[in-house]
Amino acid sequence: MALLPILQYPDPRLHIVAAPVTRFDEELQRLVRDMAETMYAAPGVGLSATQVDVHRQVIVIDVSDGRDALQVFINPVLLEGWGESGLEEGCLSVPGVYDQVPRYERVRIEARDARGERFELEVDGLMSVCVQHEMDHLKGRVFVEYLSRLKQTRIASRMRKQQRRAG
Ligand code: K1U
Ligand code: ZN
Repeated sequence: MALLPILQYPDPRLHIVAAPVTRFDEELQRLVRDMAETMYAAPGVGLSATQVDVHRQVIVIDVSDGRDALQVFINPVLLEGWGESGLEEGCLSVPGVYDQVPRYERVRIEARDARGERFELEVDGLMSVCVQHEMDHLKGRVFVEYLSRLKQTRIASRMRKQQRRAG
């Protein structure tokens, strides 16, 4: 297994639109294992393939307290959404920034698992917000892009400064 580097905002590769997965092969299983290891190590509750510079529709999520309930979403599709969530979110590509953005409180999702089996799932709370956040990553959208222009400019310049300091 391997820890993968996570792209940091405002890296332009975070805006690449991910392509659907067509082969559920050993290479995909390795990507899923490496993404899970990277998410747990970060630590985070979710991770999209876009964030590790792989532009395929792959998401891993674990919002459980025990960190032992990994969920894999390949080629996810939002079927329906209800209500408004009031949860703040964070992002491993924008460390230190937490804010609330428009999200459904409850969603119904269709996706495939790592073996290619189709499933449907209805989720709410953090799981719902996390799925929507990760699906945005696959479309090349970072959550801070819902915030005001002023906030985005400040966040981008703070991130660039941190990245220069880190070399
Ligand atoms: O996609 C990402 O960048 C991961 C992100 C997912 C997310 C968190 C909260 C709301 C929506 C989406 C994170 O995991 S940020 C880190 C975080 O929230 C967390 C880390 C450890 C324990 C609990 C939460
Ligand atoms: Zn994120």
